[in-house]
Amino acid sequence: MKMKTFLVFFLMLLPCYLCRAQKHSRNNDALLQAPYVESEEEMAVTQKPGTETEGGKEELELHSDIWAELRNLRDMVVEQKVELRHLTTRVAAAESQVEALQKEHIAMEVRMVIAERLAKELQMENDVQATELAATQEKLLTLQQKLTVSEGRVEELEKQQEGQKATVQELQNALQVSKVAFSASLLDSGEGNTSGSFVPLIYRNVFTNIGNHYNPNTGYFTAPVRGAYYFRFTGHVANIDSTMFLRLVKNGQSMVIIGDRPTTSTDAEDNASNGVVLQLEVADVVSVELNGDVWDDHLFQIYWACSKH
Ligand SMILES: [Ca+2]
Ligand SMILES: [Ca+2]
Repeated sequence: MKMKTFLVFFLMLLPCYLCRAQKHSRNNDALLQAPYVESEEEMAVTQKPGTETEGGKEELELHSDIWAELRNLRDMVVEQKVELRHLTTRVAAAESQVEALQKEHIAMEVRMVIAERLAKELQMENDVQATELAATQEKLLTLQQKLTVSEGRVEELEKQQEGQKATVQELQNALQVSKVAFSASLLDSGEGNTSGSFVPLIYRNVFTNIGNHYNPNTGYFTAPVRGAYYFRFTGHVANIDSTMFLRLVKNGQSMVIIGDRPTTSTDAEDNASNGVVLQLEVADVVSVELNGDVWDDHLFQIYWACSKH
């Protein structure tokens, strides 16, 4: 900008200077040939006193102005040269930076290409792993389904096993309770006549009571399981005036009976006996009821017995 201003100003001053130089042709050569720019003091010293004219004074002033402008122009040129050197240095530095940036840019592009290649390879590897993972998940799902089926089968087998255990236990219990047999006579000790009117006989002298299903305190037998039971019972009469009537009762109903009437002979003692097989259900109750008299001692025992088949 300063250079442009200088050139414009110089071109404006140059015609004026040439015009004035033609007007004062005698001194022009000296002015143009001046080796350096003189100051006003130097010019005043070199000017001889008394030789000044009015035209010469104007010429000197013009000469002085021109050279002052030239000095200014020279100084501006020098400044422009300095500034130009600075600009050249800055441009060179900028060019170096640009070159460095270009190199860095190229290096970045190379790194980017490498990174893109690595990313592509990683993507391919990831795709392979994803495929393998999907296959593994499918296998795992299949295994889980098989495991679920197996667990269902195991659970079913466990239930079956539990059922079998329960059945075995039930059979064992049934086998245990199926062992039923008892035999008992009327009196614990001593001898004597027992009388009653359709009352259960309580056989207190227990010979055998397998399963403990006969109650010697009540005279009742309670069937533990369903089955066929064989009962036997006897009666003995020791007095000619006695009447004996015994009946085997199931759930309050007479099944079989025995009896003896009074006699007038000297044959006072008589025996009676009976037996029966009954189909009993669980909790059926059986007893022997007496109506009359029976005799019992350690020899002529009034007994009843039962065994299950
Ligand atoms: Ca008789
Ligand atoms: Ca007799």
